[in-house]
Amino acid sequence: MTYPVYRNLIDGQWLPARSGKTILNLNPADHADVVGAFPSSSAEDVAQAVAAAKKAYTTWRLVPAPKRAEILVRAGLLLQERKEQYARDMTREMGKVLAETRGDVQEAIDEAFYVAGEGRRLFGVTTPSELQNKFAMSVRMPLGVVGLITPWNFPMAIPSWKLFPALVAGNTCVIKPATDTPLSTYNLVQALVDAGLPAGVVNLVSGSGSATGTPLLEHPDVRAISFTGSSEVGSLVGQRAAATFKPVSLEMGGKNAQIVLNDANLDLALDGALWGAFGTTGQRCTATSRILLQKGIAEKFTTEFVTRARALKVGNGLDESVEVGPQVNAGQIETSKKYVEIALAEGAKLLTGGHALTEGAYSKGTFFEPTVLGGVTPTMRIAREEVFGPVVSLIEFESFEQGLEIANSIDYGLSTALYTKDVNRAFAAIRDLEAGITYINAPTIGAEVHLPFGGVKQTGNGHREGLGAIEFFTTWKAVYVDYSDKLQRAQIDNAE
Ligand code: UN1
Repeated sequence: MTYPVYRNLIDGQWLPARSGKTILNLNPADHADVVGAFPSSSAEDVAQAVAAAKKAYTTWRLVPAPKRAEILVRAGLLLQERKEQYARDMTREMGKVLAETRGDVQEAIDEAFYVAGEGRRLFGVTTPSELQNKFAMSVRMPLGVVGLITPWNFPMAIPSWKLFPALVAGNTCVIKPATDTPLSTYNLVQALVDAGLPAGVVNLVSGSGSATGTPLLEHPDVRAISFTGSSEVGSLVGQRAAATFKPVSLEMGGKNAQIVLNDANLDLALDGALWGAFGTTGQRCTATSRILLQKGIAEKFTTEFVTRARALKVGNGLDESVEVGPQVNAGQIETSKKYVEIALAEGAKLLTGGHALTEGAYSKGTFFEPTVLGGVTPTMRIAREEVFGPVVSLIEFESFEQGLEIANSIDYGLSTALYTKDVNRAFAAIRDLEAGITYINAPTIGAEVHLPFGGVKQTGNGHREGLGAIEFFTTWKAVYVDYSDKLQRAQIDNAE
């Protein structure tokens, strides 16, 4: 079997892991299809990458931000040219269907152009001084070397959410992509290199979380960490990084609810629920995993939803007629199976799906049936814990207030959706839903790059990507310029 062997990028050089070890990247729709071998990096590779980033920082921070931004514009244009190839690479390594991997590359293009504009903003704040002939302002400064740890479900978009704002703000980066999906991050970094990014400004080290991610978290020269992944791992990341007082941005799980009221446009709500629950095979942080149905429409919605879920075509995402691709790996299949078992043991009803697909062509990969569970109550584990697969729960409720209460009754708070024609209720829900994102008459997935992305409760630790990213990747410096030519004491030191 022949397959390409990929390398890390350290200080502008493409290098294997020092140990020579590699990890094979397999197509989850067909394990016989080896996408490539990627470095299995360890602490010594990370140390070399951090040293390169530290050296590059001395010059990159002095490149004017509008110039840094021009590189992002060129990278965005290259991504546009290469969109189809990069989408195909992504479907092969991650599984989601081509229409969605094209969307993932598009999200990186959008991010490049959005963030490039920041090169001519990076606004600070000016404010009057309490003294005469003294000027006061606050400016944004880069942090230094930042460490970025990214997930497999959006393997180009999410790295772009972190790399591009970090770069435009003047930081240098070491990025560790998810073990399952290093190629898409490699492609993104290749576009940056081809766009003219100087050596050492971005360094890519592939490998596992424990061998590659942990040394990055702990490295004393890394000034901040941005992580997207599970709440379980995020909690460890936060604790490790705290030992060296690094600011950490954690973007984690969800248990996102779509609420459908009796007055909703039912067809629209069905379309939204189907896309929200089974798009990306349910493997989005923003995926709809609870559908809350008001009693008046519950039966009709359920019948129609189950029919539509059953009709979805599951298969290899490279086939344009396929609607639902594989799950990314066997571990995720086990999680889906486990949660179906837990749900049934707790009294939920299996309305469709519930099993791994293992016959015929499905035996080559890791596929799971689109699964709908009925009769779910808000206290069941299936109603509270993240599955990250094509498994959705239907929960019924009586009043609007009760719907909101159920939506809020979990530990997560990423995305929420409400389907209704009642504008008063829509605005009340916008106010009362405990989540970082609320959609009205649109599914829980589909966030745009220039709005804040992130959540409350155990979904995150207060930071935001998109609109909030520059805030995370910069630090404030207060600047006072005294042009009085005499010692002027601040008011506190000058009490009458
Ligand atoms: C994620 O689920 O990890 O809002 C990110 C969306 C996409 C991003 C999802 N734009 O569905």
